[in-house]
Amino acid sequence: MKLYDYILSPSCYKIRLMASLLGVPLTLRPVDFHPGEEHLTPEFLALNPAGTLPILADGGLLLTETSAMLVHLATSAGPDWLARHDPQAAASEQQWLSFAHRLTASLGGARLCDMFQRPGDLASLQRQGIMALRELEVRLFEQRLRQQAFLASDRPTIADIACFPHVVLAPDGGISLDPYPSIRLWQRSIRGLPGFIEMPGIYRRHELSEEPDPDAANETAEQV
Ligand SMILES: N[C@@H](CCC(=O)N[C@@H](CS)C(=O)NCC(=O)O)C(=O)O
Repeated sequence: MKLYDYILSPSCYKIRLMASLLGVPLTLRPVDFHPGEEHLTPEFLALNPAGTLPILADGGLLLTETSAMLVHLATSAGPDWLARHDPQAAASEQQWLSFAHRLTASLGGARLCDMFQRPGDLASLQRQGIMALRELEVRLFEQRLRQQAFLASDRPTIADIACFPHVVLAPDGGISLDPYPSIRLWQRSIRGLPGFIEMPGIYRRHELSEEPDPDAANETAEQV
């Protein structure tokens, strides 16, 4: 499979991460997203008229939406990453795949404004990002009460990978993750998964880092 990729893009990293967790080799085609805007050249707009990265090509299949790429990777190489075991988990997975696009628009948009000096209403994007993070925090807190560490299930699914990168990189858009203890525990679980890979700003769980106190997390979550 060939991935048109930009190293600092959380959306591209989603696909690199999923492929690594599944052990699927990718051929990377680096794209000069910034400052070159190569993704907006006629050659690229012919591949993806929306002018976004990543793009995944697999034989005759060309995908431009990350949710579809995650489904394709998991269906081909790791069906355990799809929440197919019960209808509620399957519906929840779809819900969080759609939610991930809100994270791209809000947290990703704030990051593009703040880090890449893109024009945009930073304060409004930050507000939308914070609303999304609060929703995620409540869900993950409820999941922990059900003894489930992940969004749709007691095991990680493509829904977690869809949401993870933009959440972890929220501080690049000027949004702190300090008020969200359940989110911090969740992202820590993902950073410790076998096959986890890093990108600039997102690091593997370090063995020496302190275990978060789940009781302290519960108390704070009640105030969110
Ligand atoms: N359709 C994509 C959108 C991904 C996206 O927004 N990618 C950003 C980079 S992280 C992008 O290419 N933005 C275009 C631009 O800012 O010019 C998805 O499925 O998530």
